[in-house]
Amino acid sequence: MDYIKSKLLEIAQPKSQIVKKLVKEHGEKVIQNVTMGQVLTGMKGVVSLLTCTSKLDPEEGIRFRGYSIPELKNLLPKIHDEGEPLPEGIFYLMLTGELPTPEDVRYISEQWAQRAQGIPAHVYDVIEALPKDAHPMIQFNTAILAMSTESQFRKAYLVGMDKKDYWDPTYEGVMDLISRLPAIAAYIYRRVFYNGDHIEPDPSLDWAGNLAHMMGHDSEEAKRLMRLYMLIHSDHEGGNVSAHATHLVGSALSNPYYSFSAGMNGLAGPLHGMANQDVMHWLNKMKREIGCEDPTEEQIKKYAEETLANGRVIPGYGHAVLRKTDPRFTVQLEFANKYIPDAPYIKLVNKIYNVVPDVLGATGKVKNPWPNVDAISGSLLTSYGIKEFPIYTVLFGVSRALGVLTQLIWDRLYGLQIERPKSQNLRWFIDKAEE
Ligand code: CMX
Repeated sequence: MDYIKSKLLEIAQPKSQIVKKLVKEHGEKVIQNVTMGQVLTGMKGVVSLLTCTSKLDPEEGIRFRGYSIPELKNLLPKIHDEGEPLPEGIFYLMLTGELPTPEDVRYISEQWAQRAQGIPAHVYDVIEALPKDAHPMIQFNTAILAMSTESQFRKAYLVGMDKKDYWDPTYEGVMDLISRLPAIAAYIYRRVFYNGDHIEPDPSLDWAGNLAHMMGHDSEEAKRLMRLYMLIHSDHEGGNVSAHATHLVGSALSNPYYSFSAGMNGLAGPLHGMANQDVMHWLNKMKREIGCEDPTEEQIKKYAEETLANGRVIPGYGHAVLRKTDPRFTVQLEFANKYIPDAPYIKLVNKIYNVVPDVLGATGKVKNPWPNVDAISGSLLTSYGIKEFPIYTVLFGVSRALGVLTQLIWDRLYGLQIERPKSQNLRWFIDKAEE
């Protein structure tokens, strides 16, 4: 067993005992009242999941194992002092709860580079069987499912593995899957947008740097952006659609590939990860309709109001939990203001930020009028030459794997049971209302 697995087991064993004890000794304890409104509006705020990788505060935003994004920018190992932390580090932190040393990060980088070589040939055949104009998320998710032929979990299950050991093949599957996602994402990108002119991985590079390299964006600047991007999109507690879907499907002991694929289906929704692509459509349509590249704040306000009047959402704004500007937006804006302050798309993002919160606030119903992570990520990628919007949600997915799959390992370490909430019909709710 490698040292990370041994360490994980040592950390997890007492915790899984605590979970069992809580269920046994406090299983009847009422922890929360749930309102009809909560149930009928997406269970917001209903505590119903156990997740330790990250925690989302409505005012402050995300903390990964207790650390905010600005703290992690200083604490996680980097390649260069001036650079961004390596996503390998946040994976280690989410997995073990401890800050990694540079050696830990190097170990994971090497593991992933090695495991990435094992993508079976049929995965590329399956991608090639899809039309080139199939959305990259369709191609990405199809490839993820196709890779599940490699699942160690199913094999171990059939052999008759003891359930307390399920975490082990889950860990192996997760490590393989994460290691292979950059090559898959880059393959789809080059297939769709660069005539299938593929680029070999560079095993000396880190996971995110290699993704930028295989996409054909080989500058140090593009790699730095990719590291930041992969860091900040990695996790957002357990209840967001991609995390919850991964967890739910995993609770049936579906293997990591099936489980992650479920999460990616959720990420492909326009209210979740697809919003990063939709933001670009929204602002480019705005420029076209206004007829200029640099609309005034007054023009943006009018266009935003028209969007709402047409019964549409303004992508990149609002959040189900956050009630302030998303720190993942702020960190990207700081990055942009530092390195590319004059980029036209960044100027536009700033102008929209000056205008849209008031427009949304004026509706009186939007609980959070502030920008989320997606309000700027596409503008940043575009400004660095990654201009093909349909790949953006795939990039989000590559990063999100780090969090949701770490959660999946912990689900098995805790020995969590199959998820099965109760549903009721409309009559039941009407009767409750009249009680
Ligand atoms: N534009 C227009 N209307 C919005 C809005 C926005 N950006 N954000 C919320 N609203 C509306 C909701 O659609 C809802 O309207 P109805 O009452 O008519 O159904 C009302 O305001 C109240 O919604 P809420 O409680 O404030 O927000 P929700 O928790 O229901 O939804 C979210 C959260 C993110 C889906 C929503 O803010 C939204 O649709 N934003 C735009 C899409 C987006 O950027 N998604 C990405 C989120 C981050 C991510 O997962 O990547």
